[in-house]
Amino acid sequence: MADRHATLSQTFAERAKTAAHPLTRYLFRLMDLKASNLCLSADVTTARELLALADKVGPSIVVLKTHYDLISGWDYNPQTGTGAKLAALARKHGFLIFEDRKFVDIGKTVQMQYTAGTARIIDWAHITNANIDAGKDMVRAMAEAAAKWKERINYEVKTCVTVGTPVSDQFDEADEADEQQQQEEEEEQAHAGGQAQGQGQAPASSSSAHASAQQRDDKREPRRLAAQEQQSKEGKDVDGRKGSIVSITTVTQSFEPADSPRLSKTHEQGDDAVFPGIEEAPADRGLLLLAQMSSKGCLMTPAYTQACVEAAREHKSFVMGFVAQQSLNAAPDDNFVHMTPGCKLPPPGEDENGQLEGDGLGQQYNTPDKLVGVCGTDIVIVGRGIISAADPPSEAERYRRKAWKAYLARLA
Ligand code: BMP
Repeated sequence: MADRHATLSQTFAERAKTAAHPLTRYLFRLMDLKASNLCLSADVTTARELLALADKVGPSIVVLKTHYDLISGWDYNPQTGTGAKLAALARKHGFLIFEDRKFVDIGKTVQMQYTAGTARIIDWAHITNANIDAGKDMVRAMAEAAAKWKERINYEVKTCVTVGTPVSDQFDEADEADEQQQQEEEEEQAHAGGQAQGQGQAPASSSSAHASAQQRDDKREPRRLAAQEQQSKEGKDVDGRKGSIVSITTVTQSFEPADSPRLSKTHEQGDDAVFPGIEEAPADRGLLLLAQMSSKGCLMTPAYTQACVEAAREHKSFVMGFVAQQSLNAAPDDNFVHMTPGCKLPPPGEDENGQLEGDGLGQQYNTPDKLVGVCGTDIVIVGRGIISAADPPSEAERYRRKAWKAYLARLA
């Protein structure tokens, strides 16, 4: 850091009063309320793990960062899918969702990628980010798309989704019943196949095998119907395939005429759990510019980083700040938020000033102390440091405490 910018000595509560973007103002207030400047990078591989992790670690964080495209089983349903469930958890625990999509393309393409397609990122992610190698117009294109989206949602369907994580024995019972049924069917098939083979027939193609399969199917019909009823209670589809039970969801919707200036709420009781002490996040969407990266040999030059700063100043109502390795606030009225990945703590009890190992694939790490205290970032982004720990919620708390302490020390 060359000069010490005023924002480095201001509290997040103070910065909340002057930040240009409504979501940044909200985020600073949330940070102050939760005493947290921690973002969890939820780089797990299934939707079930993602939702369970968000629910458990939610109390310690102010931002949950996703890479939706590395999640298997992502449910794209805009009302009841994974994005909607994450949004409900974000309301309940008080955090913002940041999809680390790193958009980079011509303006028209990024508009479509951001607002449409399978993932409809804009619907569930408060924040996303962009690499502006393609030029600054891309930022304008995304800002315009976000403004149109906001206009539209004021008059669209209001959907409320509640999420509850099922107790573990619900999984066990369902799994056991499923396994038992599968085993019975396999035994039956093996038996039938064995008989057919014993008679010198090709089990799958002969007509008598077909007939006996038909008889078996007829015999199974009543059992299938009973099973279907049971399965629908257990959340399985009509073919008996069981999806992963990630949560129990209740959805209510209210429709309002498109020309109505008002949007009524029909939340069911307990349906709209909002983190106490602060209102729901504003409906605005925000962008972070990927100005610097944590990886070894990163090709982003100082000129590129400076272009990011200029683009941010030109689009203050959409750009919240940066993903960077240091504070980039330089002009007197800059008050951008900075989020920094490549953050790790040594195991408890080990020297925090020692050299931190990278991941062997180019990732480089620094401690919260260095990133917040010395480099001037606001929020540290931690992935494997928390996810790979034996107890992620308590490790997240350890990171939260360290990063917050570094912020308080920076103010002094
Ligand atoms: P981890 O803490 O496990 O190294 O994860 C870091 C996360 O931050 C990853 O999701 C990665 O994609 C992201 N990231 C990064 O590591 N460095 C950057 O410069 C920008 C990133 O988005």
